[in-house]
Amino acid sequence: MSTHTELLEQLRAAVGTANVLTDGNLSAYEQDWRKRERGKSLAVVRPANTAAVAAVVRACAAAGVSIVPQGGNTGMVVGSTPDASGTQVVLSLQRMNQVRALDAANLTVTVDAGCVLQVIQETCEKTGFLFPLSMASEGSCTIGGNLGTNAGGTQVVRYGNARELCLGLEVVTPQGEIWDGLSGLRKDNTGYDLRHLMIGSEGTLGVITGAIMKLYPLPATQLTVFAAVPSLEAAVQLLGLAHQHLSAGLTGFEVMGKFALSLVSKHFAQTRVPLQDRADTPYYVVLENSDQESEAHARERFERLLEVAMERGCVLDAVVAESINQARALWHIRESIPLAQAQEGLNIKHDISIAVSRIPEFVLLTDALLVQAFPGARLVNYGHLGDGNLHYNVQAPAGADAEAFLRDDEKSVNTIVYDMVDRFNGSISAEHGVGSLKREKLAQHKSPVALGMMRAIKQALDPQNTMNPGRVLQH
Ligand code: FAD
Ligand code: 2HG
Ligand code: ZN
Repeated sequence: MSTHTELLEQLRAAVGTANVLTDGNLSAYEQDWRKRERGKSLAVVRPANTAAVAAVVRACAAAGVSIVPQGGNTGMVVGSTPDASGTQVVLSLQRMNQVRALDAANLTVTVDAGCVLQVIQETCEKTGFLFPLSMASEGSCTIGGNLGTNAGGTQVVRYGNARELCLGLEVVTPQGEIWDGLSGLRKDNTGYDLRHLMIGSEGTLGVITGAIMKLYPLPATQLTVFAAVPSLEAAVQLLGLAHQHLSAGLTGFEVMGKFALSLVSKHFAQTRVPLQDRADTPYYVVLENSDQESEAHARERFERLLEVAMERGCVLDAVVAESINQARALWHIRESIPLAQAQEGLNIKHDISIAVSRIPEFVLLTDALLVQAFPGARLVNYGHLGDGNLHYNVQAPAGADAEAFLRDDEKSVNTIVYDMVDRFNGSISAEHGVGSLKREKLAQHKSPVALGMMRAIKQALDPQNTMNPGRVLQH
């Protein structure tokens, strides 16, 4: 019997025959969300509990077969799909989808890694709590993937990234041991923080099987505005005013370039995008305030902020949501941009971060270089300005063959953008991670000392290199 046949038998014994998929259409597991790469797995394995994950990992380790942990497969950097060799096992956490416990006094929720983000949000909301991690993929991404990538999203300005929301993990190591770190403690200085090592490691150091996450009281008031601004400088100025006037009440601050919004109008005709006809507004902002104040008090401060912003010329016009449904509709516009971009065709993404104060200068210089080097290339610029994180994306010229544009020009486009990111002391991946798509770029842009420490950690924890090999680092 070949090693692979033997392994498949062991996997069937661990998770049941129906949960070892080898035939049929496996594209949901083998094709990445952006359609950048299509892989081929040896099998897709779907364990239902932590012990079964450990059994799968042990069997694969013994056979020297590598594992690709996968949650909702919504990642942006080709990290959760197998390579084309047909020799990797995709370990899908989707069946591990239970909310294990909610501790109201400790303000924590304990969940299986395969819990869909929106399910966690909704479960907590029903009990009167806010789980603030939020992003457009929340209907299908999982908390394991969120922690694996240290996802950001639209509430980071107030609540932080997935990392800041996590108080403990349960992890299966590359050798198949189970580490129970679900302490839920807010203070614990007993040596290296393994939780933080695992968060953002993109499945290269172990499989997250459970997590304990922070909760907050549900906000009493939520106010949202969609504002037209005369420039990116004005958007940064508005952000400063919002911090001043709203303090911790500022929970969301997103910027959107006019072209990015035009893609939403083009591909989702039913989504009404306000204030689009103004010729003097290259950028728009969605700003959210939520806190425990009474509606009247919060609204007074919010309106004062808009008044001052208009007086200073950093807001030209604004639509304030009058109901929860209107607020949702305004957020929906922002959240539709990645989907609209995907409809428009293959594209080049740059998920970058730079000091907020320097973003306008960065965009001015980089826009100019790109437009000169690639006439007609369309710049799709939007993102989490409150966190200094732009999705500075590039779409092929209108009518051009997008596949050919990526094949011929992606490298040069990336060089222009990432060299500028270096000049501004920024990061080439703010929230999506590295995967295999940015692995080479990481090697070029991260310091050799940092890369050396990262390699040492990988070597110490996964000497066999079976945990998502070729992601983040080249072995
Ligand atoms: P997957 O795509 O399945 O996996 C992502 C990575 O995590 C892979 O390397 C995988 O191996 C690893 N992984 C998955 N599960 C585990 C596990 N249990 N243990 C260890 N490693 C694991 N990202 C943001 O940060 N902010 C956004 O605002 C945002 N918006 C998005 C909007 C859209 C429309 C889409 C499609 C994506 C968006 N993303 C965003 C990217 C993506 O949703 C996030 O990266 C998300 O955290 C991935 O979760 P997932 O369950 O789909 O993980
Ligand atoms: C978002 O903020 C996501 O909408 C996706 O991080 C960004 O598609 C992108 O470039
Ligand atoms: Zn984002």
